[in-house]
Amino acid sequence: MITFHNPLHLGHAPVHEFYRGERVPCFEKPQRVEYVEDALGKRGHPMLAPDVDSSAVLGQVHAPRYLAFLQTAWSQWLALNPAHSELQPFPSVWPVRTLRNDVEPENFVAKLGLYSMDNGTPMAAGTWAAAKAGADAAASAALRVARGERAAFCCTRPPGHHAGPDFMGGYCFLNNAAVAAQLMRNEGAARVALLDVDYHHGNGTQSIFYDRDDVLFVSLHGDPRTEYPFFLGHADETGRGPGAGYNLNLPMPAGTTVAGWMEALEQACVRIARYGADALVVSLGLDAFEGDPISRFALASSDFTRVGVRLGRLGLPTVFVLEGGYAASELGTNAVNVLDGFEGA
Ligand code: OKP
Ligand code: ZN
Repeated sequence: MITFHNPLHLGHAPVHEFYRGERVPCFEKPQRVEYVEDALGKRGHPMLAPDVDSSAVLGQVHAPRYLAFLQTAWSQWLALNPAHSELQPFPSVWPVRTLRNDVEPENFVAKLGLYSMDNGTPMAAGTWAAAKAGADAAASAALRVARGERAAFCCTRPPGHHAGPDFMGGYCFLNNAAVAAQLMRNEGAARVALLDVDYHHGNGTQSIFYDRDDVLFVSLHGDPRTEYPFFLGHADETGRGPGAGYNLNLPMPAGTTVAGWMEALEQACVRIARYGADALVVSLGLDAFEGDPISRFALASSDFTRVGVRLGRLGLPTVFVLEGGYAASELGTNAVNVLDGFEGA
């Protein structure tokens, strides 16, 4: 399968995040994609550099003021104090219920709160460049598929599915899967299905397409009553306005094993087939893996091959976009098992 890598991901290497009041090493680390790149190479999948500028498509899925903020965030952080180059910015105040979000504050940390859903999305000097190159990689994979390739894989970090129209969160800045889906719409696909198999609900992707019937969003994930992102991803979220009926959430309790998970995948595939999609985007998080350090499903490495086989049987032009998965040393095997299962279907 054709794959695209992100040549700038190393510039996004924050050191720590917060966990239970302590600073801990970031789970979303550069080694993740290095393991995937290794596995792709060993199994003979060609790896290309991005060749599409995603700027125009980014403007279709994210708000202009959010993109403008993200692009200049690090220089705003340094403008406060040059010594900040060694420190990581975190938000400390958010415009929740009753507070206004229409007036962008001048204070940098306040802006960071306006454009964040959590304090779990650390930034570094090269974050914008890395996120933008990742969106370019997703756009590159999608363009190949729109032009007739059966499938392509975007091997990138940081992930994207928690990033909404105008906010970052959950290690995500730009919604790579949304870029892929929107680009295929622009290229003439009338209906695109977007299936998210990451352990965490893809709240950003859901929100971007919630009012639309031209992109069907389907997600398998840990029940938000107990799992991140907590505030979206329930089964009763089915879409709004023209998008009513075009959002399907399949939350499952923590501890769900492969049998239950594959049943949900079957439901998802039946819905996608009934939709009559012209193309499929898969938000490929591998954190449903039994060895994942921050997730609680129990898929084994060999189960990911079955996942790929089932997706391949949908018979759709498909773009895979890497999302989460934090058991870094097994991430390559798990990701490439999906791709090889797909190709062997
Ligand atoms: C991103 B993706 C654990 C903190 C958890 C949120 C998880 C983000 C998951 N110490 N932070 O969907 O894999
Ligand atoms: Zn995840």
